[in-house]
Amino acid sequence: MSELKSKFLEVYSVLKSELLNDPSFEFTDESHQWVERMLDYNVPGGKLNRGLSVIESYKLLKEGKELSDDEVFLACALGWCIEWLQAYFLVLDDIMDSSHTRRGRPCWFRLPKVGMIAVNDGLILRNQIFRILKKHFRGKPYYVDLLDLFNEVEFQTASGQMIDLITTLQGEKDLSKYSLSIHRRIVQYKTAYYSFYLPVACALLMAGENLDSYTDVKNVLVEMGTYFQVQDDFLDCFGDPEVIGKVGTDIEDFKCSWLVVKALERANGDQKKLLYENYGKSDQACVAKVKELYKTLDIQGAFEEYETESYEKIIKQNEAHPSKAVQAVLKSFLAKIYRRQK
Ligand code: DMA
Ligand code: MG
Ligand code: MG
Ligand code: MG
Repeated sequence: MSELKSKFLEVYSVLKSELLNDPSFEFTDESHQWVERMLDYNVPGGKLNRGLSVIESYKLLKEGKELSDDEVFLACALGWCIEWLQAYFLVLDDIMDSSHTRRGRPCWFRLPKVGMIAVNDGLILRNQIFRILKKHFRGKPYYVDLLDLFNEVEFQTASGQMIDLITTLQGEKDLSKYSLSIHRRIVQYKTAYYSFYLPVACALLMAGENLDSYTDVKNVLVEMGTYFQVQDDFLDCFGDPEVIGKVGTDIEDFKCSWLVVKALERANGDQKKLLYENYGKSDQACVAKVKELYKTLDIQGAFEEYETESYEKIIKQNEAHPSKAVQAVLKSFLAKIYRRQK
């Protein structure tokens, strides 16, 4: 494990123990155990890309200057706030998407003792972000900006989730309304802001920058986040569940996935009919027919084309940026996700 990652995980233990000793709540043994188990199950088990990016970005912005222990701790704490936000969204996302697995284990709400208590656990996770921020950042000049940032990004993500969900409304299943522009809107809001813009914005605030002067950086990050979610859509169908840690449900859920939008673009009349008849059904025979059609239409090839185009576009946008430090931040982000398998 890298030094950075082990430091990062150490900070998790500190934050967890602070939350479990929060003086605003009188924990009983039972509730203490519940929260600890809930956190360990949902917060630290992912790739931690988002969280680690805060500290990596901050380092790059400081251009090689040695960071104090305090700075490292604070950057890690902000990274964890993003991982907490992600945990909160995923716990609820898995309920809404009727998913079964996440990070190689049953989704939290699928555990027999948990069920719909997971909804409230999601709220607890959400609240804990602001408790962490309050404890460690209240005295900082950028505290208000930080609160505002987390609130804005949460709003964008929840709005993205809303449009993701209402396009699939039962009884109105209509593939003809699916298009690349609708897809783009959904993924920009549900994924790009919190996964890509938020970590860099946190690092910028810590470095004393004003976010209003970084709209171009935001645009590149949103582009990367869009590319990242197209990959997620691709892996939902073609990824190895052993590697991605989850079994896809996009076809069953009638999701406005990049794959179905591309398939609609490429399909002839008969193939469209097949899609209309089989997309959005939980019957595995229907799912298999859709996957078969994706193969016939070479959606995999379309995806590879998109991947190359998108990569080049992002590189170009990136090179246009005046600051070398900012370029380095964006580059390291892109390197992490380009052609990812998980
Ligand atoms: C996830 O979209 C978005 C958020 C905000 C959690 P998704 O349902 O495609 O994610 P996953 O494939 O991980 O369930
Ligand atoms: Mg999901
Ligand atoms: Mg979802
Ligand atoms: Mg997905």
